[in-house]
Amino acid sequence: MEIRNIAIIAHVDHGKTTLTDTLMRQTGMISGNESMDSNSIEQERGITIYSKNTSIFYRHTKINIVDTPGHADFSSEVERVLRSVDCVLLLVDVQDGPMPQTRFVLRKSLELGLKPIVVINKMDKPTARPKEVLEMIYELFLNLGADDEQLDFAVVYASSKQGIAKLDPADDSENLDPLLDIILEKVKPASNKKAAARSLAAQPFNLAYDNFLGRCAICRIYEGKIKTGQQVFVHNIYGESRQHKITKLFTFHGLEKKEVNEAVVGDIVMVAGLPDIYIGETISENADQPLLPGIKIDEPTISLNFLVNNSPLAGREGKFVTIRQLKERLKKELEVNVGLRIDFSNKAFYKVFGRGELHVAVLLENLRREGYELQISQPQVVIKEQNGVKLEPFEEVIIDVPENMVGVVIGKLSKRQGRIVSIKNQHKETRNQTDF
Ligand SMILES: Nc1nc2c(ncn2[C@@H]2O[C@H](COP(=O)(O)OP(=O)(O)OP(=O)(O)O)[C@@H](O)[C@H]2O)c(=O)[nH]1
Ligand SMILES: [Mg+2]
Repeated sequence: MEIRNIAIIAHVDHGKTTLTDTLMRQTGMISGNESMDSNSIEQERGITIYSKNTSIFYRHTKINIVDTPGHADFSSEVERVLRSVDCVLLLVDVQDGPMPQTRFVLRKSLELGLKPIVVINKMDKPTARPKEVLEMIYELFLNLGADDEQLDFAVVYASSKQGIAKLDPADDSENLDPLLDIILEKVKPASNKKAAARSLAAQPFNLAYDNFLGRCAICRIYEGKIKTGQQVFVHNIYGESRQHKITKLFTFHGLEKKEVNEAVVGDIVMVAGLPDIYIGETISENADQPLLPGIKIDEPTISLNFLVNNSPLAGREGKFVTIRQLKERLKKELEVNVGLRIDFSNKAFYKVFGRGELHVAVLLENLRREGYELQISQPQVVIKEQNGVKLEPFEEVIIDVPENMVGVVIGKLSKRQGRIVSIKNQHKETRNQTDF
């Protein structure tokens, strides 16, 4: 069976998960209201936090899909996924147009040489402005230095909520088949005879933890095949290698994972039996396998200290309260939380580095729910020095407000060292879009 590997990328809330869910529903992989946003914090907050895999079957082809988070704090989840797919669906809200995170994920995709398929989404909105939004997308591609081939992107108009896709807004369509057909046409098959004949080469782009299986790696198979019980070499980015045995192997099937004995080139699998596996390493059958290109992960932007709760109210809320228990838990978190770094060198507190406030807030909320009690310090921005110059992380903000509020917004942001990049009048001059 042929395989296609794609990721869905966009700014937060532009409809990635809704599209993935509807694709699964229309291809019969799920029947009820199940969703890719399966984690309880994801459901409560209505956002995707972890990138997740699924696969659907359409016209005798398996399509592996990675649904990615749109929030900037989880962008390290997106970056490593992009290396393992052959195409991205770039979703853009037909009212909002491209937003800061659209720019970020598109830039990363173009840099990797991917040729996106643009999906102008939420066409059911009464405020839809597909022509303008398409122009803005084209401009963004040009701004980001897309090459001629990338500029010649396919465009699909969709409503992921209604489950409809069209190649032209005037077309008749009742389902997402036009989008699926474009995927089969434009995305190159994930395997070929040459790669299938070679010996195994696979690379993990995501990690998972299972209480019974331990640390698992989600990998793309680039060459050959992988089998349960197989002895493999794992090579790190420095070329050092160690030997392990594959104990279990799973492929993705809708929201489920299906245990298999063998998986072939092009597929995306979850592998158990490699206890110290890390993102970007190369898994192979041969000791002298050339390394697959590494996967870069963005650096943390904020840091804060985690310490034992020594306030007068200590010990009332949690059952795990000691620094030793906290250390054990944080070490476990480091196994799967790739954007996170922790400095354990101080005995009184641990310095935790994250990709943003929400990234750390989600970790803290998970700890609280598991019964951990701790104190934290004020977050601080991480400043790094490069060639003698101090560099500080910054965020892009787009604020859409009625015209009479613009002055107040500019005032508040200027106080916080915001710099205006552009101000645009939108919606017949009644609203103002201010980019900082
Ligand atoms: N009107 C309309 N609303 C939509 C459509 N698709 C998604 N939505 C709504 O947009 C909101 C966000 O949808 P999600 O699918 O969670 O967006 P997402 O891109 O996965 O968001 P993150 O993963 O947090 O970045 C939800 O309230 C959806 O119901 C659409 O086609 N039309
Ligand atoms: Mg989502």
